[in-house]
Amino acid sequence: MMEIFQQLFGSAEGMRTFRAPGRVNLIGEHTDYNLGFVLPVALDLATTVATAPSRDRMLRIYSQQRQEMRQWKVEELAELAPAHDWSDYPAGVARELILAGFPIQPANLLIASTVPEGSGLSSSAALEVSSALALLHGRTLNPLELALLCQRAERNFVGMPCGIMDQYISVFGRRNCAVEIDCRSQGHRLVDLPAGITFVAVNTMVKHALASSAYRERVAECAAAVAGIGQRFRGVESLRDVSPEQLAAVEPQLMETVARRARHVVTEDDRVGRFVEASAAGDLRQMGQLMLDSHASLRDDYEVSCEELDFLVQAATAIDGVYGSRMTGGGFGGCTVTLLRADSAKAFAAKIVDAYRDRFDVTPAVYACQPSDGAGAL
Ligand code: GAF
Repeated sequence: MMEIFQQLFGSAEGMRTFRAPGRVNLIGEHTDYNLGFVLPVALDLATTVATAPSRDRMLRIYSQQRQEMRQWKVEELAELAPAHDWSDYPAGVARELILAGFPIQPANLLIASTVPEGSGLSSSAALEVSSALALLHGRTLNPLELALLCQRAERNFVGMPCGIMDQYISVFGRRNCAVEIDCRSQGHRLVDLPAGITFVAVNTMVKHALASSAYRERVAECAAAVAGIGQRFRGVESLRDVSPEQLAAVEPQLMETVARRARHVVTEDDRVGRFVEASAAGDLRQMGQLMLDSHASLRDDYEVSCEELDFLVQAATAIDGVYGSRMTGGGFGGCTVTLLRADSAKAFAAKIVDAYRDRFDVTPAVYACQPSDGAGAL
């Protein structure tokens, strides 16, 4: 990176490099903005940002993937309008840093990433968190504040009403562990995974245009469910507060679609807890079944799956050594995550690639999901 940095900006003097990982979510999908539970792991796929002070008043950011440069006077950053491209992530972070009392110093940034974009492995959060660390310019922010600031950048500047999962795991990821996040208290606990198993992500290579509008729709439908259920039961402020019994009691009064959305969230929260228990007991069959149940719920009740994801889940279950599989991330394309015996991983990859190619004439990318550490300086 130093060589490229030097070529681009003339000098790499004082260069520092930061890394923030993507993630795969094992279970707990579309529960974070409902203040429930999620269980992601940070990946060794990551975004790296190299930075050094610049001699003028400019902030320059170069994306190696896009081969594009953006630049602004540092004084302009507070008033910036979104450009509706990749640069909104670092620019949104810069704006939030200024609002939090961290003026942006003139600097050059070089961004490189191994997190595939639009794959449901959280390339956006990896870009936000690594940019924030670079733009802090040696100043420090506590880890939770860092995650929350990056979430605000995505919500306020990029305009995506996301939950906290992706930024949180990018900051708090831990090698060899999954992280169970309580999205209300914003605390977490590390979850050891059973020996002899592994997780593999398979990329459909599709991202349907629907993804961001449908995400907004789901957020609104969950709010409608809370409003409806809250009329009957006191103290319901989010779907996190709703028990399966309460939901069953009010279901007839809710719009049918809204009731199904709520049912997904309420049952998915419960599955996260049961998955963590099954993991502690080494009950691989139960872990796999919960992943399959999660997928069915996302497909039928939450309606965020698609033909390609459903195919991959179905095909995975027929392969030797597989315990369970589900879509991961926002949905409408991106990846599945599959739980399987570690010694079956190689054969699994070959078989799932063949099956997907036969069906869609597209070669899916396969990623080993080795739980890795969260963001930091390199
Ligand atoms: C996207 C969002 F950014 C997350 O906050 C989360 O809601 C996820 O979709 C679905 O679980 O990655």
